[in-house]
Amino acid sequence: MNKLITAGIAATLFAASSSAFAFHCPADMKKIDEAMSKNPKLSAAQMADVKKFRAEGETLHKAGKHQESVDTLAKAMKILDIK
Ligand SMILES: [Cu+2]
Repeated sequence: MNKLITAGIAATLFAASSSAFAFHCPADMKKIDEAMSKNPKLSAAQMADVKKFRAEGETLHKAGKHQESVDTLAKAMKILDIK
């Protein structure tokens, strides 16, 4: 009985954390889009990298790979100096 409850709690926590990531990606994409709309002072190469990571992050998010998406979007945010 206790094992069942523990498994239930673990499954709930896992669902909660993965849905937190599901929300995290669009929030990061929004931050990136906002920063890009303000004409950031980046080199052409940095711009290309940001656009690449932004697109990759969206693809990963849609594929359900939220952790990878967050990691990829973080690279774009680092270039844009978003905290
Ligand atoms: Cu996601």
